[in-house]
Amino acid sequence: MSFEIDVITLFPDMLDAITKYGITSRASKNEIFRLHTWNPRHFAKDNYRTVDDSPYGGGPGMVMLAQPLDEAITHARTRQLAEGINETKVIYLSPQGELLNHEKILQLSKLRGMILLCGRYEGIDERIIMRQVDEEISIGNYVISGGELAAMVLIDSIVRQLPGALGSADSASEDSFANNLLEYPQYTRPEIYRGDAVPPILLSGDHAKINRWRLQQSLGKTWLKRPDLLDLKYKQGISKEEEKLLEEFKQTKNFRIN
Ligand code: 4HQ
Repeated sequence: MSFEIDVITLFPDMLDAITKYGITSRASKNEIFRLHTWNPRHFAKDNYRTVDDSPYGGGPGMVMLAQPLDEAITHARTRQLAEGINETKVIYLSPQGELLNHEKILQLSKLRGMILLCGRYEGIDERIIMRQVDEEISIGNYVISGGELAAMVLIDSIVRQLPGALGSADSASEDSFANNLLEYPQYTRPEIYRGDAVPPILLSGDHAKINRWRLQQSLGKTWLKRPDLLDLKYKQGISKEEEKLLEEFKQTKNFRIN
């Protein structure tokens, strides 16, 4: 059973990027998920296919009309139901939403599908949020021009968590944020680049040592760059071994590579 995603958007072509490139493209071709778009313009009733109007009370810009959105969402719900999904979630991407994080992604990836609502202009008629929206999600405390890019961020990060989406080489459970640590530094050929050598331990072939070094680098980098994450890591539980590696990192002021 594939994860069913319906997106309500005035710019459906933007979403093509998801199915055209990289991991999400492969996952789409393997039917790990299916993406459908609905354009509110097709549900507009007048000859001009109007989807927006000026705000009551005055002010700048335009607001997306309730009726075309309402009908587009209803169509998406009907499609999800036809796919046997009776517990779908309608999510509106908006700066007023709950901030997206790894935990939220994990939670959403356990659903069987979702309907994403992308707003343009100054946003959508509040009555649609009241009547149709289950959750509001924000991808960050900044403003973008429309919900499409936010929806694509959400889709990409959810798809990575779906069984079979990642090749056996990569693993979502080993990603940073899954364990509240940043990734260790990566190196590839050449061994020396403009006088900078790859840390010799990585060439040693001693995998126990390499794993310890990598864990130490993860802990150290997190301590240096994201102390907020390290606090979460401590709450989640840090082992004696990890404690020792971090202390050693701090001592040796091993801020670069060893
Ligand atoms: N917008 N996280 C305004 C966002 C946004 C965000 C989407 C701009 C909705 C109406 N969406 N439109 N930040 O800035 O999700």
